[in-house]
Amino acid sequence: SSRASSVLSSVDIPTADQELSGVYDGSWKGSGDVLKSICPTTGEVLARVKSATPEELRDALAKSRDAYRYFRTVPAPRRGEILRQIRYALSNKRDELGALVSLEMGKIRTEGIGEVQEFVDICDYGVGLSRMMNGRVVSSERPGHSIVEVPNPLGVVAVLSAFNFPVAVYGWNLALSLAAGNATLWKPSPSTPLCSIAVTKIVSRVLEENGIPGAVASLVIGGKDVGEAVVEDKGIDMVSFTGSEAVGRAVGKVVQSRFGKVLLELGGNNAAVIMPDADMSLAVPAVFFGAVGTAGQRCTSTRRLYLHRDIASEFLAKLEKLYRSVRVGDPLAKETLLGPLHTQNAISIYHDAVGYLRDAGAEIIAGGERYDAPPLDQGNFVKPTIALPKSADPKDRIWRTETFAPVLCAAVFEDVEQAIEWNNAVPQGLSSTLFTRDLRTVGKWIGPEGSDAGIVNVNVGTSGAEIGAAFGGNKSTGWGRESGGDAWKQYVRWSACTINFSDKAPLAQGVDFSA
Ligand code: UN1
Repeated sequence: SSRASSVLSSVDIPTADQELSGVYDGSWKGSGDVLKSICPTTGEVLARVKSATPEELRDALAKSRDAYRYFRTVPAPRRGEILRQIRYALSNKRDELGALVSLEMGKIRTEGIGEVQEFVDICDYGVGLSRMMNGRVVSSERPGHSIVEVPNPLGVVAVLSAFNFPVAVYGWNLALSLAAGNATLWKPSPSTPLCSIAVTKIVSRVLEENGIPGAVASLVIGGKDVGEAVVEDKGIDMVSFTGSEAVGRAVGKVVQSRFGKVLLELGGNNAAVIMPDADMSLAVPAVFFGAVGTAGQRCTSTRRLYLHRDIASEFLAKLEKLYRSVRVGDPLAKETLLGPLHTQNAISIYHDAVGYLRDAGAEIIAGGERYDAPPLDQGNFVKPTIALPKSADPKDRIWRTETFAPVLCAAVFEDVEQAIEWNNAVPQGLSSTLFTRDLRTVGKWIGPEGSDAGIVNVNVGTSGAEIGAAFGGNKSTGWGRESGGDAWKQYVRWSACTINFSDKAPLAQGVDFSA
């Protein structure tokens, strides 16, 4: 369609009916199985992409290793300078890449652009970091000795990313990894190959212009077999994986058993807690964006809503009104707030969850079905759903499971202790938020008896984190931390170096071993 081809040509993706190369390791190739990129809005095939064969993957791994051996000798501030150029190349194409995200993944325009902005932001962060990846000097107990903790480049970092953030999550990893002096090898979701090709074209051009081997940022598009081979490879020093709990468990085991490093960003099951003194003009829109934004397909999407008894019906009435008037349609259209689900499979996940809720006697306050009139029936459009399950028992499947679709379950609580208990009772621990004006409740929420999630917000929705803080979740979310904060420390290998610059050789702890 002309809608698709104008987006694709703006990011340098050929629109003629040809197969695209899905592998880059200094040059473009790919002669494996052909993957289709399917538009979630129209159902049309956007492009066909040739994935990596086992030999091409082996080659890319070897090239990435060589690239690392070169790149680790480049001074960190020089690596930062390359990152700065990548930052500008990306921001020059920010709106076009954002539109590609909307076209291929299905999120709305401002969110697609926002995702590229997140990549730009983390590049800025990485540029600064390239002059600040400091070790420290430790006082030695021995005279004439000093101890330094030294961060050195780690090696090759594999980034396995998910369909829901087909650009930003790679950016989080690339920026830190590149600043740290590593090579990365990106295995994106097989259903968003065009986003990864467009980004890699931009990144690789900068590398090549600077005389840096392109395999510093390799790309291998492929399915499960390619992912497994990457994860198993002993030449990959760290695997940074974003995806489901089930796959994450397998990835964690494989990498652990070969003593590689692993960074896991798995499922979220994020709750918003609304206290009776909450400012409704903040809380209602925050829950609306958290639950309906990105059609409920962020790891940080709001899936559970805990309402204090005194404000529950008022809150639900306001929220329902927003749900019923949500502007649904083509995510590329300016006014749209709700786009399609990314895949048809997500529609069955949505139907399963709604069916289970209905069977269990839940009240469906809004949604609960597909949009089945044209043109929406061409795409994966479902109505955002609010359900009031009969039971608030956190052991029930519906409260414990991450449903990657816009299904929000609500329950009514009596006091904040009960709400915190429910918040913490699920296996996942990614994001959470509390709406209140009471400082005492805030103190409890962020303290030892409070939320056990990796992201603990106050008067801010569960989703939409900035890059400056470390991003990630606890418990079955995998304990991984990416992006800001201390996350960079995982992308280096640390050495404690004790240096004796005296003429004596005393032993630590005063041990005497003189012959
Ligand atoms: C994810 O859903 O995989 O906080 C990441 C947010 C975004 C990132 C989400 N900055 O919602």
